[in-house]
Amino acid sequence: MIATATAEFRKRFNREPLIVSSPGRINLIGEHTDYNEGFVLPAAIDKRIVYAIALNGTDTCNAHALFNGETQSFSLENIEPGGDWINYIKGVVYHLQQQGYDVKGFDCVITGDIPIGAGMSSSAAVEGGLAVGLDHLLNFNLSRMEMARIGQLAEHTFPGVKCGIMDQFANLHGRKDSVMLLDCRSLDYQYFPFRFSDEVKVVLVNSMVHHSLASSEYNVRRAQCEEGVKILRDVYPGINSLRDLTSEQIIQQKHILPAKVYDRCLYVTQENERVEKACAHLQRNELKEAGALMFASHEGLSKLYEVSCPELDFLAQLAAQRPEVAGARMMGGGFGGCTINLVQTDKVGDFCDFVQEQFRQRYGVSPEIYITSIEDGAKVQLTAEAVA
Ligand code: GAF
Repeated sequence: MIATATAEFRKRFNREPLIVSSPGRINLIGEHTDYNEGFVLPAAIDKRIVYAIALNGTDTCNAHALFNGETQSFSLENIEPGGDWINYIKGVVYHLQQQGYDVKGFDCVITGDIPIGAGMSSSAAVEGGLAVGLDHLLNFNLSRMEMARIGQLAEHTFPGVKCGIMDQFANLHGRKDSVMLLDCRSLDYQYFPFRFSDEVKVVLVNSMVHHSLASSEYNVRRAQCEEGVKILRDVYPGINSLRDLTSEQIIQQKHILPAKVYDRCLYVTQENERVEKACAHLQRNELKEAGALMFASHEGLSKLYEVSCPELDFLAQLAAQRPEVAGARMMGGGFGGCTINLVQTDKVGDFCDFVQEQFRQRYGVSPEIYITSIEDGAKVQLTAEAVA
């Protein structure tokens, strides 16, 4: 990908680019907890977006995407939301400007192998990669967390998804062979070596359902959680978010919550509790126990939070039948995308054959399967001098 992006950049713009590599992410457990100030356990992976980028001495930003062959441009003056993939780029530039950073015009070529709409957060990779590239080219000296915040703001105001911080955080803080426990309230985080890399592979199975409902329904879920907090404040005046409550407290207040709001609040509080337990199990090398919590997480996402779909439920059920799978669940925002499966390394082939066959029989399509590894976060891969 680096060679292709470099060659295309030279052909189009006739000079040497900086190369930035920006990964997708997985999340072991802690779904839809980030915007409730809870806990998540993500990691960056070996699927990524690659930028070839250089300043161009003008007030215009030109971007060429190799995945669809489109070129789009916009002026640095008066950036407005609009467009599909370019919207994420515009959003990052806009929010850098809003925070006082003097962004200059640039040319870039983007390529990558993160499947779009598969729940691996290609959008955070586009945002984070650009932030890293511009930070390097223009010496902004942004911290990684500042870059993550800019990506999140871009997401809120350009495509309009009121996401939490998990995806941008994971993209920018990833560390090879480690998962990260992030407290989405304090933004404190801690790396846990993923000690099971020899024992199990992280296998993502794509339901081949493009999560088109994701942004509208995502915002509805967020609003339902906020509604729950508002109602629950009558009983627990000091609370700021669902993070401040236990699942037991939600159960006790069932009678004051609308049915759907109750389900959402119950799921989020239970999921926060699961993350905490899963970390304890992982630290004690208890993979099976941590895996059981992943299956429980899927159940909650499907029944209480209602962000799954029949294809994802089917994939989770298939995984649950297999002794070589320690844990599995849908991953990311939902309504399509992938399941994440922790599969015994020497049985990965059997698992893939089984899932592909069963899924094809049921839905008439072969699911794509990605056997991933945990890698570093977004970084400058090669400077223009090194490229030359
Ligand atoms: C999407 C969002 F972008 C994240 O912030 C997170 O809420 C996730 O869905 C669900 O856990 O990826």
